[in-house]
Amino acid sequence: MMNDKQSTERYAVVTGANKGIGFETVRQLAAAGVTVVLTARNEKRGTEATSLLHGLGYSNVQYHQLDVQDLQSIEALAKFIQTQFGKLDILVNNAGATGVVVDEDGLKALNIDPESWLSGKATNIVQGVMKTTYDKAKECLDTNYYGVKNLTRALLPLLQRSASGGRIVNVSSLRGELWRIPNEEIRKELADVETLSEEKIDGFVEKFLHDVRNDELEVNGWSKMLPAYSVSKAMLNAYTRVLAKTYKNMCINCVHPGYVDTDLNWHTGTLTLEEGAQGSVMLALLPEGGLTGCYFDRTQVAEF
Ligand SMILES: NC(=O)c1ccc[n+]([C@@H]2O[C@H](COP(=O)([O-])OP(=O)(O)OC[C@H]3O[C@@H](n4cnc5c(N)ncnc54)[C@H](OP(=O)(O)O)[C@@H]3O)[C@@H](O)[C@H]2O)c1
Ligand SMILES: *[C@@H]1O[C@H](CO)[C@@H](O)[C@H](O)[C@H]1NC(C)=O
Ligand SMILES: *[C@H]1O[C@H](CO)[C@@H](O)[C@H](O)[C@H]1NC(C)=O
Repeated sequence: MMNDKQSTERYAVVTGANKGIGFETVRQLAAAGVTVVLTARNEKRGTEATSLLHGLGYSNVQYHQLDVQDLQSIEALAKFIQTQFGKLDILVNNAGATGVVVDEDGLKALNIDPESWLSGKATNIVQGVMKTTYDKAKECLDTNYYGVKNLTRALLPLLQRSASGGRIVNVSSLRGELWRIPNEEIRKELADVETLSEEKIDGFVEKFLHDVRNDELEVNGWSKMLPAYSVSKAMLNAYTRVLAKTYKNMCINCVHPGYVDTDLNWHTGTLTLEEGAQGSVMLALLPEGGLTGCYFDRTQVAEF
């Protein structure tokens, strides 16, 4: 049974929210009056982050464990939301992994400036301190692509009960923009939203992992800069479009948060967390009839 509180109250889930952009996204959504489930894969890190927000006066934040690579953990979260709230209004797929083993001291010593990171000038320079192993690539795709898919699938029935039509925000990256993929055929297929399907996208992911295993990334035209991460985000964007085609009453979008100072990029980013969360929060709070199936660079619509 829905009571009055349940029908007017808005509920959100943010993944990978114990730190970084996810943590700040929770804070901004809570400040907007949304009841937010702060999720983290690690219980200690998650409860500490939640306590921090409680201390700042955000009593409408609750912790729940979630590892997006773990189907049982996903099921437990879905059950929790089902029994506690009976619906979900907002899902922010924020958790992310880089797909590389990094020599952090070596990277620091290179002292690469932000402009070189973004323009691609740094690509060759970083090869010596960043390695794409099969295990890291698999973990990256399992987190940034399959994890998002599996979690979204589990929460969709609850999102469909949202009175305003649920909102899904996939936190993507400019690394997933199509022009950055050297292989023209892959680029074309991913750009053709009419013929794009879940099976097709999964096929590209499996082909990529096969090429990692066989050390054939460059010859097959995959990105040289952060290959697994770039592929995971390109596939996430493509899947976002497929989903938005299917669930027309919802607002399903993806966003590049900007180049933000977090652990994920070894603190090479320049924007603050507050700036980095703005895109996710704006898309989470889109009014009814808002844009769907789009890619945003921070708060502006951009090209896939
Ligand atoms: N920072 C940037 O400039 C930038 C640019 C473009 C896109 N992004 C995207 O923004 C999102 C947030 O990244 P961030 O920069 O805020 O990085 P961050 O501070 O490193 O946060 C990443 C979060 O993801 C969590 N996570 C990793 N694997 C997980 C899993 N299997 N299940 C659940 N949570 C998991 C991490 O948990 P642990 O603490 O347990 O490791 C952490 O909470 C990512 O999707 C990233 O790709 C960031
Ligand atoms: C996603 O779900 C499928 C089953 O639907 C499972 O085979 C796969 O291992 C899951 N992936 C991850 C990363 O949990
Ligand atoms: C992000 O977008 C859709 C919905 O936006 C969601 O199903 C999908 O699972 C999310 N992730 C991926 C992999 O696209």
